[in-house]
Amino acid sequence: MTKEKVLVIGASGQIGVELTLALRKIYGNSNVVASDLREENELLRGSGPYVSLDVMNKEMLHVQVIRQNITQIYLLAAILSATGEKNPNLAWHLNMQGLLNVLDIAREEKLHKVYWPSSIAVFGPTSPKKDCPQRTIIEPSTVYGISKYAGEFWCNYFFGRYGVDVRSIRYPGLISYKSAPGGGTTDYAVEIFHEALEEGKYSCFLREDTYLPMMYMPDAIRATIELMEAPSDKLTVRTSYNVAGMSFSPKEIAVEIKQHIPKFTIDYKPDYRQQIANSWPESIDDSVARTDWGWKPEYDLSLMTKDMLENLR
Ligand code: NAD
Ligand code: AKB
Repeated sequence: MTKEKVLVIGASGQIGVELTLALRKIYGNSNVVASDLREENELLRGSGPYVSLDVMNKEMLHVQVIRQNITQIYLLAAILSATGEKNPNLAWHLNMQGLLNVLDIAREEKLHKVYWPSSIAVFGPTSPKKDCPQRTIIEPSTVYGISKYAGEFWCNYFFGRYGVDVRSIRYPGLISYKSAPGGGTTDYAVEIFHEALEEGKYSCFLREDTYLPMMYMPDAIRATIELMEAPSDKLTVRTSYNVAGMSFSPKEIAVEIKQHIPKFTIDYKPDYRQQIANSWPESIDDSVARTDWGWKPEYDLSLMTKDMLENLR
């Protein structure tokens, strides 16, 4: 069996830190190279190799892939929905060109596998609101969603035309305590825990009744690894798989937090992110992922809330 050598791009971000640590457990610390534009996250320090890398610099990326004998790339560098609406050109440029650079190098160097996440942000106002299916009307209204949907078809194209084994998941909003979220619309569901513990109150930028698909980070990491380990011939989706964890509103998560912190209060001051949230589905149908590679979430709202508070404390 060929030894795998993994490069994680965007390793200092919300997902990158935890995914890098999980991959190091599987492949061995020295076989997972973390990389990012910003400095190495403190949780990664001392756990394995780190290189400073800009995914937009294709030549430097190519040099690293050859020099380090990389066989798999996990590409996590991106601009998320809220930041993307503030700088649409930058979001489009990074989210598209970064992916194309990785796919081109994967084809040229015959990498074994590539992972690139999409998002529930591909869905738009015309998609079904409840139990949004794998295949449905998809008309995204944010630049982030447009870039993710286009990216899904680039992945499908590189798989079909060049045989690049690129795999993808449409993550819901991810909730975690290890590293901070990076400019998304679902970030409130992380901020609320920090503010509840530090201030006893939270001012939410979404309305109380805004339901969105969410997932706890341990489920997201496990989904990623299970998809990447699934036999190629089981995968019927080469754009990106729907996966679901839970769905809740700001009011519901506040009620759940109150069970642990009775004095906790919340108020609502919706801003520009409300419009983004309104364009997304409330919940996701992930039956295709369940059938193809056995996906099943473990965490619901109450289990996640308990675990988040225990760990943040
Ligand atoms: P993040 O913003 O926390 O992390 C992204 C990382 O990429 C950052 O550390 C950043 O410094 C790095 N980066 C930015 N530009 C770079 C460049 N040019 N070269 C190298 N590194 C660069 O994002 P995240 O939440 O960890 O998301 C990772 C991926 O998962 C993204 O593709 C995102 O769209 C997707 N996703 C995330 C969520 C979520 O809720 N976190 C949900 C759906 C999809
Ligand atoms: C965001 O809110 O932009 C992300 C996502 C759902 O892709 N968390």
